[in-house]
Amino acid sequence: MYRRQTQTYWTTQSAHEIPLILVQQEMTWWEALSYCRQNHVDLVSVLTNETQGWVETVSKNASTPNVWLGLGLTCPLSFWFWVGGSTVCYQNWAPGNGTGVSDCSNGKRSGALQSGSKQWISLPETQKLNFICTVVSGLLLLYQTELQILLHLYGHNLFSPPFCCSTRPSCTELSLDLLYVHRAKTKHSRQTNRAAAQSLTVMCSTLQFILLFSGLWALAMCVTRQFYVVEELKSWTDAQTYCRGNYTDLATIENQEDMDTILTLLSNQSAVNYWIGLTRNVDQNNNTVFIWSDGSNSTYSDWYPGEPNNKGGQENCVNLYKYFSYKWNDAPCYVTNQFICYKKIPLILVQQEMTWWEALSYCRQNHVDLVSVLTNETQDWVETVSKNASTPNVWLGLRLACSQPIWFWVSGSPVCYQNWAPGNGTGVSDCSNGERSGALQSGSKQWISLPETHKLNFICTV
Ligand SMILES: [Ca+2]
Repeated sequence: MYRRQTQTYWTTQSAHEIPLILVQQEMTWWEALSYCRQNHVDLVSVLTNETQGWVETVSKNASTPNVWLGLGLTCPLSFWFWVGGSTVCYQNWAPGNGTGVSDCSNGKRSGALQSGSKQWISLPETQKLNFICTVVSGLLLLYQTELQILLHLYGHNLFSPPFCCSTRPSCTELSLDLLYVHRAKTKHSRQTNRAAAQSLTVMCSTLQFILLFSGLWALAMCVTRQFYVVEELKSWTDAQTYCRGNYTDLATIENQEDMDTILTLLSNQSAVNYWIGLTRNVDQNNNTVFIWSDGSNSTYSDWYPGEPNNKGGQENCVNLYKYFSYKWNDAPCYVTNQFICYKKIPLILVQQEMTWWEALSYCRQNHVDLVSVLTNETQDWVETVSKNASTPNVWLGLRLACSQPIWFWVSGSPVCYQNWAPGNGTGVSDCSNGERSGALQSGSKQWISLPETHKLNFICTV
């Protein structure tokens, strides 16, 4: 039966070696997955534009409006994945689909090819659709970077504990709920983990209390800024508007470290003057005061000798002047200068030494989460806040699922943007000596795989 279909499609396509088959039966997603694995190789994983083209070609003869693909959604984490074990990096979602916030309350969802747009859509897994299987094991070779993962996965590991809920015969959930479920082999140990997490919560609350009253909390919570030079000429007010629109505000400089960071930035620049966020004002006693655009009450200053001189009585804004070694100078606000904005980095370095699990719990209790580095910008921020770390490496929210060697972010995102140090993150790290998580390496600022029991500083999102 399927052989006939195979021949049909392989002979009607110009690219006659398409290693996919459209099965013109109507099945639920789980039935389709089982069918493909029993009769062919697997439900198709679309990892490249080329495979997407093949899928569009073979789906032309579908008898249902949409066609199942091997796209699964794990509801606890809102995490889409390919049944082949790959992360969803190449994407072709129809607008509004695949955001990971699909509602799982009305039943589990899977991914299908939409007939018209040929884009991917999220549908309840109980819909009965045609589906596309891969028919050649050699297809694995097309996905060389994914090969290790596929080899490990092959053999229906998705249906085995701990990724499967053993209480339900038709398990539909990849349980990647990290805090408790991943390590819980039994209900009993799950409860134990919960209790451990609760006691950790108490400990952290106490710690927070102590920090609050010792004044250390303020230190731990200090704002970390990322400075940006804007190479456009604007008056001070226009520069302020620009910074507030595109970043956080014009630069506030609260200490010598901020100043040194800016001097490093300016060493690669050629302009003569740069606005910062400081302006002249008068207090209630008619005394001249300088105030920061963002309301900071910092008292740090780095004026050039003889400044501020308010030359001509109209120097109400402050810039960094190249020929004053970028020390501060008051100048007329209407003059157009390049300027320095800052962005408040939504991350915090916690200078305590904790295991990866302790760090995860700490971040979730006291801030938002252990940081997920999804973009180059976040990587820059992570590098910035890690400068003051007291341990050589710093935990990130990067985790390896050992039963299925696949790295993922605790936010539920796949690891598409990557910054691994050589030899790390290949997904074949040895889990036999304990489970592993990802950290930022102090020197290279790249990511490395470490046993989760290492005690490191860590970075939370705030
Ligand atoms: Ca001046």
